[in-house]
Amino acid sequence: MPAVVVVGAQWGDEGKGKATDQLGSRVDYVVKFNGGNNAGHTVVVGEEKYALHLLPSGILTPGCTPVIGNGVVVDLEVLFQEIDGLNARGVDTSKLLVSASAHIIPPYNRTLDKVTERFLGKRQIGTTGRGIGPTYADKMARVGIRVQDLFDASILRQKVEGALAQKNQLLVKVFNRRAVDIDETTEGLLAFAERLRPMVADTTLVLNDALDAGKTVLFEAGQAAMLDVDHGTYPFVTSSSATAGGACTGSGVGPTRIDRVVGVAKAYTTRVGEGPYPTELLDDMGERLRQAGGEFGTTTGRPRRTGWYDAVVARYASRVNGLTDLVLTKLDVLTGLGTIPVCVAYDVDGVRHDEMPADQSSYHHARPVYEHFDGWSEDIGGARRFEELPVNAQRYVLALEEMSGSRISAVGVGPDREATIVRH
Ligand code: 2SA
Ligand code: GDP
Ligand code: MG
Repeated sequence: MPAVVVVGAQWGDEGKGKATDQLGSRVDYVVKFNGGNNAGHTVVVGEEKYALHLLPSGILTPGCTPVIGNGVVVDLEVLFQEIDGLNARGVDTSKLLVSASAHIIPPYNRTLDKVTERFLGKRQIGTTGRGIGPTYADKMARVGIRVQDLFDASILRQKVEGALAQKNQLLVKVFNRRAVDIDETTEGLLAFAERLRPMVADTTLVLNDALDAGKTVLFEAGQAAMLDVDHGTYPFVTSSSATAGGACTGSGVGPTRIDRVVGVAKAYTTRVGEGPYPTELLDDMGERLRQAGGEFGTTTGRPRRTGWYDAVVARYASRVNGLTDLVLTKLDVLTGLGTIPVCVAYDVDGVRHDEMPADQSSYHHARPVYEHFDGWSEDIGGARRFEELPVNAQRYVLALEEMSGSRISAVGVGPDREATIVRH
């Protein structure tokens, strides 16, 4: 498996971090290709629990080279905080590489993210407030600041000045805030330059050379298909390409080199932030899933919205990512339920839709059409072979496989690294 992409097949937090970490021992490079410290991956290794935001999960695997690709937006303060935190716990981060072309999240974009959300009021997106949206907006508007700019003080100052020309107008005139100081901002960014320098590399060259040499490279997505800026529930999305195509643009590795695309989906669904969510449970059952699954944001601590498995979303994610496999996680969270509903289609204003409606207005009206499955009560945390699962749990997994458009190659039965049934 020389080049494998791991993506979220729902609204994020499916357990991509654990899935990546698990493959880690067989992987030479782990590449984060989109997003920034809005992501939150929780990985449990023995007694230790790690919450990663900006760093790829491969950082926990000795021998693996973690790479922050050009498609990522980097908050330098967070980068070094996270590195220091891991070093203090004995994790070696010395192999980390950062693309010279990755964009930097300047402090003013964190401010803009938060004030914009407040300004939107009822129309807010529910962002993580980390400056992600404004930084990708700058990238596309060609006023972004890249890692390579840190190594030329006069270029950096020009770029900060260029970016602030419009933003200061906005901050002062629309948001009633103080203007951001150009020199102070430039100095603040330059302060990170020397510590960053040894990590900076032409990562497209490094990764393509690695593939030429027969190494295994794993591309790890932040967020998920339904939060992808093109394919998600726009505008209630993140600002990056979280689907498999993003692995190519966000790393400089061409699509002909990708061998496998693994989607990760929970045995139910969750969503953080605003936006349509047809199978959402607003009742006690939703709370039960939230508590049983520990569904609170890894980055912001926000309670995640919860709901039943949505096979329409899974089929859509299979399609837009070209999934070769699905990893089903958190099956253990459903233990003890009498029956388990699964959304097999939507009813949109009286019309059945077996596939995702092509327009967002319809999606906001979509009501789930459920099929019901019998539950199981046995503890499944210790199962390591598919046959060890109760027969109703097996049936549930096989039914999801049938509906979701991809084979289910592994099933998660607990947060621990080992708590996984590998089928293929
Ligand atoms: P942003 O900050 O601009 O990317 O927010 C835009 C939308 O994307 C959602 N989003 C996420 N959804 C789920 N998990 C994410 N990561 C954290 C986690 C979230 C947390 O792993 O738990 O801790 O709150 C993530 N990152 C972005 C976000 O909720 C908005 O809907
Ligand atoms: P990511 O953003 O996709 O990496 O996912 P998060 O780390 O934000 O959220 C997934 C959560 O589920 C983490 O707390 C994991 O430790 C946990 N987890 C992953 N797989 C399983 C599983 O199979 N069962 C249970 N109970 N928890 C799991
Ligand atoms: Mg997460």
